[in-house]
Amino acid sequence: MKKICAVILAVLCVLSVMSMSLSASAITMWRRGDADADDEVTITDATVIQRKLAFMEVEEFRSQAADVDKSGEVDISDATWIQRFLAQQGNPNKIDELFDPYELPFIPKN
Ligand SMILES: [Ca+2]
Ligand SMILES: [Ca+2]
Repeated sequence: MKKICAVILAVLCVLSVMSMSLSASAITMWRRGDADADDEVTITDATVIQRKLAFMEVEEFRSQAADVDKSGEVDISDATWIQRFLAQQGNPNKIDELFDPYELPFIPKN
């Protein structure tokens, strides 16, 4: 009986770990433009980018989400793109869409 309980306990532990890793992968999706990591794109995200560029303190900053034009760096144009998105002036950078921050960039074959 003790062996059966030990096996059941081991299986439950494995399932628990698998469940936690699935949950962890589900929460790795970020919202493009959500620089302050509150899961929505608002004018605060543009402000957070501006504060970061001015070397001011910010509570949380996701540089990959803030780099909305995917230029490889966060600059004032990223804040401007967010402002344009919020003013419904176009969204060529797919702001507000979910993306995987750990996804490797696409490298075309020659
Ligand atoms: Ca936000
Ligand atoms: Ca950028």
